[in-house]
Amino acid sequence: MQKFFEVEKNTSGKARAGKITTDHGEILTPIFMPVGTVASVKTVHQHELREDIKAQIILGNTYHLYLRPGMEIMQEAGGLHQFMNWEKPILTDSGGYQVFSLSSSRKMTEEGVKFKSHIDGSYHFISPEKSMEIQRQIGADIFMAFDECTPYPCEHNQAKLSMELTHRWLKRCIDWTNENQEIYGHKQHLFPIVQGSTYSDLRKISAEVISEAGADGNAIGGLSVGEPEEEMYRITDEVTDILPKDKPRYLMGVGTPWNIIESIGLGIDMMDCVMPTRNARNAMLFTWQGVMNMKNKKWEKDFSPLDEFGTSYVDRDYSKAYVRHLFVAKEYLAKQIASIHNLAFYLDLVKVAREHIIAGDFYEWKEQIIPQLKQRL
Ligand code: PRF
Repeated sequence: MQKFFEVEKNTSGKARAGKITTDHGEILTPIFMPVGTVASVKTVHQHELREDIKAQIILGNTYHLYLRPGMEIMQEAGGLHQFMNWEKPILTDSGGYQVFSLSSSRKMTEEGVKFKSHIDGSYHFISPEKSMEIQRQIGADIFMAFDECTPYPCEHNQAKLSMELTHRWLKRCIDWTNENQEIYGHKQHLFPIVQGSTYSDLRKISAEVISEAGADGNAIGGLSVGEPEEEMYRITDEVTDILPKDKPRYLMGVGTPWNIIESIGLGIDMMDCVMPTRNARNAMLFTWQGVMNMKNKKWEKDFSPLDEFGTSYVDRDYSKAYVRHLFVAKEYLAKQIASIHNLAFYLDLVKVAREHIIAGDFYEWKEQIIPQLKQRL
């Protein structure tokens, strides 16, 4: 049988080029995963994701899909792949993180989280078992353990209690998963999540506990929540030193183009973030030359292609002046063009990173490319 993950190349340092094999196809790593929270990558068609952006895997969210459309419709549709007509791999987040960032009121106990829906104010309860059940009903190829993400900053004692709760919840997630079958006939892989805030001692314990679970892949949570970038890199570095080398490592909710490149350099294989889509809707474009604000008057009469080094058709079809006009006029098309551009750029970024890992000059390339990526155009 095909192995779930294979490291193809690890020529220098911690950066690796690999391959994940799921029942919905292969994923070449390092990979960026566009976020499709409510069964839609905002403003982008599945056709565009596949053909123009070249996404290999997308994300869905337990919290949102459970509230709407709900699991009755999800199951009747035959799962999320069928429902949204996306036949490539899908990963779902477990819900806890979204409850904390979206719900207006929530109460956490050992048992789970009671929360008020941000949609209609109704009350719901998600436990580790319930999260596993929902993710089975969604049918994601990769699904996440139910964890608690600490805010930043967080007292050491609070971070410790929270991490211990995440570890107890992980055991319940694994038990439920072992006792309950998949329902759509394809394999679903559970990834546990390392927590422990910015504390090295806690992160070490958590990385060891998570490694011992022996899952097909492992994730790092609790970062990119407001801590300085150096802290995020330091913790990522410490945790990837402990997590098994032969399993994919997923850094949750990261980040800017330079965060992505630095994280790959620290041994991360998978990343997701709303930044390319959310910032696109606010007129911020990421390119190999730097960051552009498309509302800037500077582009008013610039009829050159949107991005001469961009890989997607929008980069050639439309000029900077035209896209600026669309943003100023508040046209929907502005958001669509910008979202396709940014996602295609993020996918190109990880593809080029992969090529440099394979060529053996990733770290030299990284030093040269990061200052460019950070420039303000
Ligand atoms: N846990 C889960 N999802 C997440 C995070 C986490 O810690 C983060 C942290 N940046 C993003 N998404 N379950």
